[in-house]
Amino acid sequence: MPSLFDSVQAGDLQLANRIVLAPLTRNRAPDAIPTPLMAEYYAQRASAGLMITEATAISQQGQGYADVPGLYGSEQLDGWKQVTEAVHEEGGKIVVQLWHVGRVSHRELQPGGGQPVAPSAITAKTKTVLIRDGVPTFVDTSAPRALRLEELPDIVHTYQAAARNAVETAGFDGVEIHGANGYLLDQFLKNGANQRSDDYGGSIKNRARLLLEVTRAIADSIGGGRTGIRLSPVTPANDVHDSDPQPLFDYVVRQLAPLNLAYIHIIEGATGGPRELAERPFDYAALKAAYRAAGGRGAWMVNNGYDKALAEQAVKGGADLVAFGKPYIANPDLVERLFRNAPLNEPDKATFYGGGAEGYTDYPTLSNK
Ligand code: 8OZ
Repeated sequence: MPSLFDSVQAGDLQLANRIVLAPLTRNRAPDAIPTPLMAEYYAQRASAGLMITEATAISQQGQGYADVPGLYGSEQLDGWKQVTEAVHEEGGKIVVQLWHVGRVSHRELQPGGGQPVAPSAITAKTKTVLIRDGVPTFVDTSAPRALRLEELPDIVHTYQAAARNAVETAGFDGVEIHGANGYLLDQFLKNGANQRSDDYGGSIKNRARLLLEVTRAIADSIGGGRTGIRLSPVTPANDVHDSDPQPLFDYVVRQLAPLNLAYIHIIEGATGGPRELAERPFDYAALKAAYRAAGGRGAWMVNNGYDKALAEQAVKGGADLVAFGKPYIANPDLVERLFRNAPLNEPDKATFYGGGAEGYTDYPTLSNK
């Protein structure tokens, strides 16, 4: 029986253990350029079997928040190169999470001050963050416009170019496609946000088309074995909802199965909240069974509210990888702490988003109290 601390293969990635740094938005990249402080932060966490970066915009159109990093300009790629070098020096593995926010954005962040884009012109009842007088401030998202059919191939190509730049120029070990949490690809999947009547709306097959085209394009370009994807079947994050998520996501993972992806990353329940939602039941074991029955061999990664006991139970139950979010903010040496059953530092919510080293790179390790 494998333990959390045993090595595992995820596609082309040979991982030292099954503990993963979940993608965590930290808003510390002014002008969308990764900084030396970010390199230090990720290097501190390099004992994770795998690190997934914070969500990183593939284009300016894909930007939705102040001070989140991008992956489309040469300075951004150079900044990331410093991050991957620092991580590799520590023997870590790191993939970048590719992000297009779709409608979760604001005109101020969009090219030419235009409207954010979405499958349909439906405003999300959610907030984004802008800097006002130097202070991160929550504001309503701007009303989006529906993407035209002829714009979709360009979005696929933009994802593909970002993936290629990520591995070839920035030195990442792979990429994770952000298909979760109510951003563009999840907006296309779910019928609360997608009311299109063309080939990208209506049936499950049509709503899944963009996500699958993006994933196939990336897998073709950098190899499925370096490509992971994150999905959140029932999260209410960013005001997305599907009337019948089980057949939708069973279909998605069956279609992903032949792509030989490195991993499938599932957020169980409400992102950062309850693992079970009475009003949105979902059978995650059936989802995994659907993927395996269709021949999917990627590592199965689970996430949301895991502690050591729950993680060990998940690994015994057949999960290959467990992603930890909030515990990793406050515990750079989380692997060692879990291994030794050492107490964990508590994360400070006030410093989650924005700021500098405080609450970012200054959490103590066991050997440096
Ligand atoms: C927290 C704040 C802003 C963005 C996600 C990328 O939920 C995010 C995010 C989280 O996936």
